[in-house]
Amino acid sequence: CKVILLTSLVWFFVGVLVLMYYTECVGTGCCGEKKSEDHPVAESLKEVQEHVVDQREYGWNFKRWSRAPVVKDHPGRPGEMGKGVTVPDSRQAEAKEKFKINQFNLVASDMISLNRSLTDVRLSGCKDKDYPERLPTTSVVIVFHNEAWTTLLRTVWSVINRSPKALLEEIILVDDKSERDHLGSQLEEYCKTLPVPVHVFRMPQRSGLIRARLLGAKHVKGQVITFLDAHCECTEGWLEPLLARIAENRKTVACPIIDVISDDSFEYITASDMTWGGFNWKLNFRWYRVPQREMQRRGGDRTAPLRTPTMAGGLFSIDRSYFYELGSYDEGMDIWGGENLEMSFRVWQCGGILEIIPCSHVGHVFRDKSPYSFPGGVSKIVLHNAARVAEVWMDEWREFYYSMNPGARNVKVGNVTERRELRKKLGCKSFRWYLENVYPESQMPLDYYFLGEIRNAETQNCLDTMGRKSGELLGVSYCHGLGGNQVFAYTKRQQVMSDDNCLDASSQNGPVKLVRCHGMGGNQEWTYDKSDRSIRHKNTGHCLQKPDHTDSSKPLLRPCDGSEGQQWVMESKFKW
Ligand code: LR7
Ligand code: MN
Repeated sequence: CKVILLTSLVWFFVGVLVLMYYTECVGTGCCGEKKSEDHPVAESLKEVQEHVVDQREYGWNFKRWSRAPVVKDHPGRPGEMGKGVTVPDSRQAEAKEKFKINQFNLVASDMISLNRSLTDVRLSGCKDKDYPERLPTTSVVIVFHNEAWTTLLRTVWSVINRSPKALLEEIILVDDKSERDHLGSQLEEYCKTLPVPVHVFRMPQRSGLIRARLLGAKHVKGQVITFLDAHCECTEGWLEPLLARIAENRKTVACPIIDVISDDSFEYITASDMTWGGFNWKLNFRWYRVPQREMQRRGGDRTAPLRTPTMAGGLFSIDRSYFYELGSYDEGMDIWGGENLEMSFRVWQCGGILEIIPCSHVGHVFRDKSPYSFPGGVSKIVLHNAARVAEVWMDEWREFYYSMNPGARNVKVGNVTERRELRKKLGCKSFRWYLENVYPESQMPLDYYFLGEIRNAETQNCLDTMGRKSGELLGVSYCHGLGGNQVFAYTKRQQVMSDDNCLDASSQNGPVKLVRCHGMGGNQEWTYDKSDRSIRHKNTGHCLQKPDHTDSSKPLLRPCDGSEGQQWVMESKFKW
């Protein structure tokens, strides 16, 4: 009896304790799964995007790793230590022929061993950085179409040789329906001999790099997906900083610094750590100088992660589950182009962080031209992809793209409903938010009064950049109404801009030039008076005037006189 009484008493107290614990927990979220209300959505970039997530919530499996051994240097061999090679005279003709096929010097590449040594290009501050003892594993996904043997396999070997073994889950090669013999069974047989698992998957038809990457990603077993182009070389210590950054915050998309492998000599040339990714009105990806404010945010530390508005697209690491959570890629995009900006905007607007990690360097063979066929035509494909980016992510700033690429209005964008729904579902922020918080230095003005052609009231001709570069003269020509070189924005900062360039005058009577916009007013500040239609240069007080008979293509800067030749019409889309 005593035993029974005692046990029931013990059970009673246990029960009371459990009950007390749960009552106390109600509403505080300490029992069971965390509810989303536990993480109130913070408004500013700082709060949302610097919130460090505890990766254990996602069941991460971290591995203990040790440094990859340094790749041995073979001083006698061509191209060692990342040096360039010279093709002997006897092979110049062959080299020329093969250049046309690949748009790089294949003979030079073939002279260099698949596991050549490279110099350690990192800043000294990177070499003694400590990374966590345990890091997530990665699968490296490399897609290719008609890639040459040595460039592809040198990419693979550089990954094998320079990644800590424990962190490299596998390499996944995706063949986007190549038509070269060496990429068939020969490649598969070769991969079987490699010291890490290298899987080859094949697209049933030519689909382009976006869909090929999606196929590769589907097979990834690692915690993190790392994408590389098929003509890269990873340098010492490239992987650890990428993974470490993602381990800190799984919503970070981490890019290495992309160094240059010469398309001619295959010399490895270190790129600047002072550039980041931007884009122009045409929605081309471009490198620009990192502004002072970002240097300051990093406390002047050149080894610290650099927040970049966009990425080049080919080389980056992303947590596998985050890749899908964020909507992977837009399957409506074909062959090549656009996906890099699409992902950049998506990452930022939907609560992630896009960074260049300066301690990670990977080389890439940059080419002047694309060597592939673009079924249906290059411009149609590229314009189609970019139009999808504009339609889904850029809100009213899509107009900059369309006005700069008049042809894009006639290209079918296809169905973008799903991608717009994704944007809604993820609660992504507006493009205005992106411009304000992530990319205030953008070529696309945050606030502007006007976007369109600027027509002279007397001559009926339009201002025209004539496709000229920074430092060259502004032109004027017959209004064609197609946009492109005749599209200008009049901004709230009183710039008259066309893409990267602004109207600029440094003396009283001109000339009026196109100069890279600096955003500091000065010679680039103009006031447009809607009532008398004058465009007055603020510094000199003079007005923009139609060209005279000496040169009919050169607009002038002259004392304001109210004449018709000084009247300019900006009326198509005024947004005063
Ligand atoms: O139809 C195709 N199918 C493919 O599998 C066309 C290409 N590809 C493969 C190709 O073999 C290569 O491995 O896709 C990869 C990228 O193609 P590239 O090397 O022709 O592209 P790129 O280096 O000229 O261009 C950059 O922009 C592209 C836009 O779609 C991709 O995002 C590339 O990955 C990207 N490359 C880089 O970011 C490296 C740095 C270049 C810059 C700037
Ligand atoms: Mn490439």
